[in-house]
Amino acid sequence: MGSQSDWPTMKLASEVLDELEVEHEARIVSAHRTPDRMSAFAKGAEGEGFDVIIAGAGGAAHLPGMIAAMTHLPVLGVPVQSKALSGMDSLLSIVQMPAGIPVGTLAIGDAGAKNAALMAAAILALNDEDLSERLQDWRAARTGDVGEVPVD
Ligand code: RP5
Repeated sequence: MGSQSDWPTMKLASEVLDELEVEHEARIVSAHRTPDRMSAFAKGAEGEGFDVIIAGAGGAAHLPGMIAAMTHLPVLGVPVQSKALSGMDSLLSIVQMPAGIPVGTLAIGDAGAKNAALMAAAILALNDEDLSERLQDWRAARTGDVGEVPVD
């Protein structure tokens, strides 16, 4: 993520990954404030053993796109909800990538963070039957949580 201030949102992705028992790390890597750290991370991610990157940022959210420019690992972008423009700035900064440099862009805010984790897990599950089962169980449990009638 681009900042400590993104953590309340990105923590939700981390929690879903914990629930699915997907090994992961959370790091602060800013495209603007720590560009050298971002570059080193993006270029070294595959060598460090990462398979998928979830990049969350808000405002002028260049982090996902810049990381995608420097790795061929799948990059999922989470537009963090900004105070000034409610995350529309984040969304548009992340989603409008030029052809050839893809970022899989999720929804603004909490839903995007959770879904990024589920999408990352689904990618990893293509080559991991146990994870595929855990993911299907997780999804089935959420379906089971939906009541048929509203309660007061
Ligand atoms: C972006 O700027 C970060 O991803 C964050 O969402 C936003 C604001 O960062 P802070 O000023 O709170 O550190 O780079």
